Amino acid sequence: SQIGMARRAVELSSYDAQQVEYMREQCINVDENDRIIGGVSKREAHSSYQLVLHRAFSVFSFTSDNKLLMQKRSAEKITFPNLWTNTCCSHPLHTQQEMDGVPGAKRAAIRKLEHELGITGVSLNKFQMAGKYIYRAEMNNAPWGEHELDYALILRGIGAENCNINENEVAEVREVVLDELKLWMRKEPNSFTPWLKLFSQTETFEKWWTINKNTEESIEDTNIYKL
Ligand code: DMA
Ligand code: MN
Repeated sequence: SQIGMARRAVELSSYDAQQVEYMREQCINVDENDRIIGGVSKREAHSSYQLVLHRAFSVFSFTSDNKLLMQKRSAEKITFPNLWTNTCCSHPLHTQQEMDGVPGAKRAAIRKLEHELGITGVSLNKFQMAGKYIYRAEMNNAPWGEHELDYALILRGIGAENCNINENEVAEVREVVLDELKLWMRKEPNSFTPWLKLFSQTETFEKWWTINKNTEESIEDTNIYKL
């Protein structure tokens, strides 16, 4: 972290001990062009006093019959608990392996797919990089938020049958077709994470459900967008 920079962090004493431990992870602080500035703790980066822009990833896994594998975040999660969201989200860490651009984010995704959902056997070339998305969101009822440069990673052919969930992370999984998700989001808008809502409003979101299933032939998008 930078010399002379004093960051404030939210008190952690009332939260789940395992999730408190993860607040020590070093995220990657970047600028708006995705250039690395340095490391920042997960705790400081997400404290609403100063939300620090950091690299993240969001996996969207579609089954062979075009359903999105979704997860409900556990009650133990410190940020955005009990909300439904896309397959798996987290942060590449400030380590040599995971700081390495798109491959680094894919390595982090492999690590967290296994940790949160028990999904194994995914290799780097199974993911399609579908853009980098900058967004900011704050919780309404707690002093935490997100300010991320989020790598969207699409996976195909992995669904609920491949999951063995870690209950400290995930309460439930579910597969939905696009129309089902749209209806559900309209009926219960407060049941979803802010980033999933923002992604669902983009033009590209609907295309992700139907694009070329042969991911080896699809082009990787590394452009930066504002959500
Ligand atoms: C953070 O996800 C990343 C995004 C895109 C919101 P998270 O809060 O689930 O991270 P972690 O699983 O590491 O707590
Ligand atoms: Mn984050």
